[in-house]
Amino acid sequence: MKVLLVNPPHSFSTANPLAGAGLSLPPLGLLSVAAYLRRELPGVKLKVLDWPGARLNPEAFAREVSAFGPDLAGVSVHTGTFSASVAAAAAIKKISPACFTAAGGHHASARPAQCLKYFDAAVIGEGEKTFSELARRLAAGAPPGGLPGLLTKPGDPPTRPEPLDIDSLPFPARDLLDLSVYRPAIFAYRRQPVTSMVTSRGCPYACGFCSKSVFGPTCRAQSPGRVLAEMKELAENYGIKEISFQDDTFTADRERVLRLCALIKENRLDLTWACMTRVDLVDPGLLSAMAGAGCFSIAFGIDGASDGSCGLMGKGFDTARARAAVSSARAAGIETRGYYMFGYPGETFASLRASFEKIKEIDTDHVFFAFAHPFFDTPLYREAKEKGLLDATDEELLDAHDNSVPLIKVPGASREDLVKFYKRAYLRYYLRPASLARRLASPRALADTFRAALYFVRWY
Ligand code: B12
Ligand code: SF4
Repeated sequence: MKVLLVNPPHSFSTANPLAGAGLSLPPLGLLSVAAYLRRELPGVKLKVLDWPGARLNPEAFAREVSAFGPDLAGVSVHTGTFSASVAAAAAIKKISPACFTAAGGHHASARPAQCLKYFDAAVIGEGEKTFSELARRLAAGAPPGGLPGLLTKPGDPPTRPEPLDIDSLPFPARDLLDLSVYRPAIFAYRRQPVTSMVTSRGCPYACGFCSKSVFGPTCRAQSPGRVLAEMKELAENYGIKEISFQDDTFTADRERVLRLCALIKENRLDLTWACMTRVDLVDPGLLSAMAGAGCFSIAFGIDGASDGSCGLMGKGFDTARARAAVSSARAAGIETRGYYMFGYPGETFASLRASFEKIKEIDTDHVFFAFAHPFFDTPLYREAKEKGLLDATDEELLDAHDNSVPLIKVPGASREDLVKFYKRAYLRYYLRPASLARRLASPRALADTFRAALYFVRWY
């Protein structure tokens, strides 16, 4: 049996110039599905096509599919790149009409019935076990329906698979892709070769905009020993020097991170690393242990640029907490990246402009701005819809993946006002004397800034 796994195209070309430019990471979810399948069904012939990483175009994709001739194809479906996933599935069916197609990932979990218009099945939640069982059944000529987590008919009630023991999962099948083509965003990495890891699934917090259909409302984390083993494998087998942890809240379990830091030091791993977390999940002791174990950068999902906005979004912390976390990280020698969201229901143009002052006070080394994105499975979507604030149809939301495009109306501002505000926000932030001084202080920061400025000028 031949199984093809596809990550469809997406483009950051018009999106955030400073955080997005050059960003491309391996599709670890798809590679985890591949690794599990390879372990469970060793006889299967497996191919992974990561459209962005391999820089495929429709013709090259068609050539790859026709040369491989898949019996089963799984395609990741994210909301903002829905049409690209549908087009990939249609191309596969055109070339191999007998191929069984399955959608997986965030949109497949949030809107499985919609995916069934274009795919033979939708996989809900974690895909490893369900997809392997599907492949097993198809290989045996058995009907695919009835598996937990698999929907084959729109009328059937969606079911979820049991949560997996993520410590016992095989490492993602990185050998199936060329890892050298991937990079985190400018400012988010220092050394190369660099790659990404994810060591936990789910998040217990309840920010109103967060799309959580795959992993649900609890956090399961891999043990420090399992994380260390994967880091070692990356260093030894792939020559990796740096890791970008993509966990939603890497420091959700303080003791786990402290133990991991101790293990990294004990094992003398020559690896630097960056991670993402919340401002209320760090403290000076933890930050100092992280810095001592190679952590050089943390991205904080601050999101609300004012206390009012933090409240509207359900962040559960205020800007004073953000300021404290950033200054503790700086004291520990760790760079900070601040993620902020504009245009949440309840914000006005005046409050947005005022909140920009708070962003400057919080003073992260780098910033990443995005207009609030109403994913269908979120309280944000429901609230914006109920209040008549959506500035895009549901069809338009399916392909919205540009963070610089407002999707929610903001009282007191036209679309043009908002876009102008967004673009100027970057200039106003980075042209501050404090920010310029930090860039000038280090040749690396200066070089990164120069690269980012080139992207920015093209985009602006
Ligand atoms: C790293 C990351 C990226 C990287 C790498 C993307 C990638 N393909 O993995 C980059 C920066 C490139 C990226 C880009 C985008 N991302 Co992103 N990304 C993430 C992040 C932080 C981690 C992803 C990850 O590795 N998770 C761990 C793995 C194990 O989980 P997973 O990928 O979900 O895969 C599991 C299941 O979903 C499922 N599965 C996934 N694919 C498939 C396919 C098949 C066939 C099957 C059976 C199962 C299956 O099985 C996997 C294993 O259990 C998540 C947040 C999160 N916590 O997941 C956001 C997230 C997935 N991204 C998101 C978005 C919106 C995007 C973009 C559209 C952004 C943009 N503006 O362009 C693009 C789309 C890119 C694309 N088509 O891949 C949203 C998706 C929301 C939604 N409803 O669609 C998320 C959830 C963030 C959020 N909460 O808003 N992203
Ligand atoms: S935004 Fe971050 S902290 Fe909030 S619920 Fe989502 S993953 Fe958790």
